[in-house]
Amino acid sequence: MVTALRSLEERISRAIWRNTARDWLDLAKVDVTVVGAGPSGMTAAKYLAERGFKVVIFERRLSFGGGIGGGGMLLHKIVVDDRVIQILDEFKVKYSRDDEENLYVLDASELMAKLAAGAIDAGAKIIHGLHVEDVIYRENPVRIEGVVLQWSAVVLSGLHVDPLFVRSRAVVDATGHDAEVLRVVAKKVPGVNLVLAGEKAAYSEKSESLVVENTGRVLPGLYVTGMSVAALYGLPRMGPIFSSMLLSGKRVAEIIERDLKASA
Ligand code: 48F
Repeated sequence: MVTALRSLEERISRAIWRNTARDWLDLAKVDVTVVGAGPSGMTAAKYLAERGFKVVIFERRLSFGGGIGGGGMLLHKIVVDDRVIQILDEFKVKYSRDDEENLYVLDASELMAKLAAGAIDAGAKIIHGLHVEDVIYRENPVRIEGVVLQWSAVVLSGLHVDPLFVRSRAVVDATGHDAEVLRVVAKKVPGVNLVLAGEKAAYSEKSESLVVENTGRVLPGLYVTGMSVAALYGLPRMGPIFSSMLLSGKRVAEIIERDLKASA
């Protein structure tokens, strides 16, 4: 057998190259690209993948969870309210009720792990260490048709290296407070009148509902969820309460499902 003639080092490399290439050939065109593996992005990915869409999340760090991991001021607990109990159950996240405050409390580490597992088990692919640095656009009418990718390590190195592309029927900005995809679109896509109002100071109750209400489509092919919604529409921040992140992720999934089915 040929395998017997190859060293273990050769076989390790060959297996990784071959299977990585297979994945990337499949990812050249997807239904939905989610930018950012934070709470809103992973929630959106699970519900879309469950509906049968081909979904990929690109995350520039080598970890899951975005802002979940820091909890509230590095304390390992976060809170949600009763609107997301069904979502927590669907992701199999454990929680306890704080009766004095009428809130539910959970471990940040568990939420990170289970949101990731839920998205992956539903069929979404999460790829780490990739920075979405630009988008693909088309004109008449202006629409977003995918993302432009670079290794985070290359971005950090400052080397000039040309990127690669993933075409996508829908791109979701789930990049959190910085709304990175929306910023690129506002700056670089001709004919788009997109102005980011910028996130406002804390007003948790107001923000928790407004982020969900304003979640949705920004342009044909471009959607926004999570704290990027606040950055776009000038909504307040809410701190370490995560109900609106999960609800926003679920809502954007429902909106994309409707749009993709209508355009099929
Ligand atoms: O920031 P993040 O957790 O976004 P989110 O889903 O949730 C916000 C909350 O965590 C919290 C809050 C609400 O209680 O205020 O902050 O809106 O996750 C965003 C993820 O996107 C990645 C980033 O590393 C993080 O994991 N990310 C950001 N820009 C890019 C990116 C990019 N250009 N390419 C790839 N990943």
